[in-house]
Amino acid sequence: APEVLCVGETMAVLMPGEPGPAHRVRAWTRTVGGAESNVACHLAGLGVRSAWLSAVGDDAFGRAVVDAVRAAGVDVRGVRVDPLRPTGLYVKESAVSGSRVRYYRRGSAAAALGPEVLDGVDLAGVRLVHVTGITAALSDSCLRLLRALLGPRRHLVSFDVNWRPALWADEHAADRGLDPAEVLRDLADAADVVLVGADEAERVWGTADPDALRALLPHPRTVVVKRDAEGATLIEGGATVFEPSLRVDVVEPIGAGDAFAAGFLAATLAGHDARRRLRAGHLRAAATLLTRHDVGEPLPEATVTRLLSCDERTWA
Ligand code: KDG
Repeated sequence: APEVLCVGETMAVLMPGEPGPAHRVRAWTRTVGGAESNVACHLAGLGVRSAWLSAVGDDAFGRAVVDAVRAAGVDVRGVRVDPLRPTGLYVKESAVSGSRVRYYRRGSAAAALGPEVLDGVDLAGVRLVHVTGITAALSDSCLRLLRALLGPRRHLVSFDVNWRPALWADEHAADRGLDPAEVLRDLADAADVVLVGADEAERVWGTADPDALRALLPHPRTVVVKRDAEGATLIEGGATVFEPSLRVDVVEPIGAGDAFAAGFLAATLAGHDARRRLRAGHLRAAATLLTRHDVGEPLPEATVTRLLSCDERTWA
């Protein structure tokens, strides 16, 4: 049985396969990516038994998505194939850092997911369910699914806020009259572990200050506030621990947050101390920052071991 269950949409990803402005590009490279399955893939790579629950279309992209996640060592047996709706797609229009991302996912198979997907799913051995705010933006039924996972439960839930303005503008604010900050705040409040970028924390709670967040988020026992190149702060119980990021030459940032989440969560499940948990997150993120892919190749084992135990000065 899996220890961690990740739930959310994964898409085919297209990135330019040749240089030049996107509208002139004819050769595109197809990979796959989705915040939650990215976490599941990293966790599997870290030796944590993980499963991914979602839906894909009965199409080539859907098969590519499931194959890629399975090949990373993730249990994909719970993934539904929707005969009517397509697999979502997202396009990185620029290959460089800060790439512009476009979604083609409205009406996708995963957007039609709802709480009923949990019927028959055995959560008995699951220690942790990982979800993100992306799912909340996809549809009302997806939001209900998130709320079901965050309802009365025996497992822990980690929630990565993952505010995606493009999705909220498209699906929510316009059509559904929901206030994204309010929705994300309520979901975070019901989670046990919250991962959030400092910029997202500003938007959701109006502050990224650790002490203020501790007071504003009384339920989650663990909150991690991330400041990209600077570092991450763990707020847990009465403790606040900051750990600087690793310095790397960023190739492309997409997926680094998921990599961080996986490293941090794996180390948390293993019972490590605060500094090591944050470092495990930074190490995994660094590997992803060095590639154009959503899930990068892990750093060499020897490097990881050395960096996990080095002192503060040699770390960053
Ligand atoms: O965190 C990376 C994700 O943003 C990427 O894989 C695509 O899931 C995705 C999304 O919805 O943005």
